[in-house]
Amino acid sequence: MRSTSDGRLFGRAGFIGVVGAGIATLFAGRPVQRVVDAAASPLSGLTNGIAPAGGWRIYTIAPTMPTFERASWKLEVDGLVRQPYALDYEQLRALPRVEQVSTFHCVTGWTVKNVHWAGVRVQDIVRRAQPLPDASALRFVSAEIPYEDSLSIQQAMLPDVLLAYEMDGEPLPRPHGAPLRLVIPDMYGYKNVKWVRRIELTRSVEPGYWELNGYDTNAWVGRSNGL
Ligand SMILES: Nc1nc2c(c(=O)[nH]1)N[C@H]1C(S)=C(S)[C@@H](COP(=O)(O)O)O[C@H]1N2
Ligand SMILES: [Mo]
Repeated sequence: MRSTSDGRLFGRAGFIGVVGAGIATLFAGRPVQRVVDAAASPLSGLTNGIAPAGGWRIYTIAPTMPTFERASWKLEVDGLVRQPYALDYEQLRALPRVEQVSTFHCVTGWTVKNVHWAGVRVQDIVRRAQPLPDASALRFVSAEIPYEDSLSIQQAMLPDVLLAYEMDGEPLPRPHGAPLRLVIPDMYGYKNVKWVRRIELTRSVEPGYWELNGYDTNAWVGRSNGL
């Protein structure tokens, strides 16, 4: 088993590692149980989720979900950076891959335990762009207009903050944000932007879609205004 690139283990989110031989064994013992606790939402938009298997609710804000076309898809990284760039899907998949198991919490009260994500660390994506000194936040823009959300650079650099392209061993399904979604396990679901197509480095954190509707920008699970 190859060790993780930085040997790091971290708390609630489980472990993260560069994929090598033996990963399947390591995950073999993980619990598969998932818990659903659907609570009434104070904001009607959040209650409209479709309920698929596994405890997830699928949330959208637009009438149709974005489609993923492998040949033309791009992730753009721009804004206050020395080196703006774009990645196509093959280039994205060629970046160092990390896996982690973490619990997903929607602010309305449902939780999905032990979600197995694979993707790239946001910190790797950011470093490659060489942020300018006045960049202090990242804006994650969805192809589902006008959904977006922002993180401070410090939040985005946490090692378990990923752009995930696989969920539970499969390419990220369209309802969950194909081909790429943000995963920040320590924050509520609304920060976990689906269908991410652009990351803009900005001067300050800008309120995201649900934050404009009253939820906290610093959406720490258990330490923000959700429940
Ligand atoms: N583009 C987009 N991303 C989004 C949302 C959305 O409506 N549109 N909803 C957010 C909320 S409130 C939650 S709880 C999660 C739900 O993830 P799921 O739809 O994969 O279950 O997605 C988040 N990311
Ligand atoms: Mo949510």
